[in-house]
Amino acid sequence: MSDKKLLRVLAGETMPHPPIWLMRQAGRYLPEYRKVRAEAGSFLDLCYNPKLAVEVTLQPIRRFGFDAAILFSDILVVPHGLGQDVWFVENEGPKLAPIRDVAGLKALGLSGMTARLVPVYQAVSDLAAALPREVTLIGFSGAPWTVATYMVEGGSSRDFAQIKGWGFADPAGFGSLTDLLTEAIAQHLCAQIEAGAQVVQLFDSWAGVLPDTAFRRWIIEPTRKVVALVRKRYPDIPIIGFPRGAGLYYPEYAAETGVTAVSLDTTVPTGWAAGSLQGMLPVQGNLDPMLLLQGGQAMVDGVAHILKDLGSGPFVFNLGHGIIKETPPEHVEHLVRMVRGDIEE
Ligand code: 1CP
Repeated sequence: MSDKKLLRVLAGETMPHPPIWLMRQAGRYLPEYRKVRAEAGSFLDLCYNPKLAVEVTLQPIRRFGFDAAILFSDILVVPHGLGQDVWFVENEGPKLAPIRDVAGLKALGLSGMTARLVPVYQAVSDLAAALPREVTLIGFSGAPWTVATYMVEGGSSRDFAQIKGWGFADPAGFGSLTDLLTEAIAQHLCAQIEAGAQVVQLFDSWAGVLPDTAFRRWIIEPTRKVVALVRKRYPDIPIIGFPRGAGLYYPEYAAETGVTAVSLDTTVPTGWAAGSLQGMLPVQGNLDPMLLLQGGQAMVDGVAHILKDLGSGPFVFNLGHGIIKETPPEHVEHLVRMVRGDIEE
């Protein structure tokens, strides 16, 4: 039997105290991260420096003893690897030279991608060698829709006007971007698994902005294809899907994409998830990151509520979205001790 709690839960086991890791557990809320980040130069320089990427991945493991380490990287290394210009502006976020029609796709090429991303896979293999044996190594990618939003909008977006405009007016043309990304993302995940990732997570952070039929076409279908392509090479690899904001589509996503487990966003009622999802597959989630920022009784009550609803089935404790950069590290420590049952509240 595996020493790794996360792998056991993803295989369907229920633990008296669930494994815990947090989305964006490496990052700006940690002073030791800010120090490395300042030395690295740009954010992408940090992503492509295996030594530093390994260091910041390990920082939260050393500090809090999480059950899993998630590779320090970003979902935008895939478009960058495909040949799109990607850069990060301090305090603004990612910027990309947008691609808005089929002609724009000519600038992209799949053939050189994994070669360009070798430093990422080097970090994965160094991490696999460095981690304590009870800690699971998670690799990841953005899902096709979410990666496409950044590629088409040219960065973060509020209304997704450009991508919806393209997708609704020219579904076949937009479909060729989705097909390219499906293949690229499957290759990126396989390269991480090959290098030593033991679980992979697909981040579909903007799954919640699409109407009915478009959700099936641009979220469920491409995710199902990515999962199938990865499983062709690695039939047993656990895959966690995070279709943030999927709401009423969570059961359909869970049943049809082939993912091993689903990560619940902050808004999913845990009592409902226990009845409608956890019988089908393990679930992960979903403390509001604002409750972790707040700490104190509000956090304690939020954690207790989640553990009561989801703790009697296969469950991985996590946040409902990434950790907020103002979060005091002491709150994270308190959270880990609570979930481990080291303190009674
Ligand atoms: O300078 C900095 O330190 C920038 C902050 C930062 C960090 C710490 C960015 C920029 N990316 C990351 C790391 C990162 N991103 C990880 C590392 C592993 C971890 O500890 O979890 C992961 C898994 C991601 C994934 C990611 N990047 C997502 C999906 C998850 C989510 O939060 O929704 C998305 C959407 C991105 C894009 C991105 N990267 C960074 C920013 C500011 C953004 C844009 C977010 C937005 O549009 O709101």
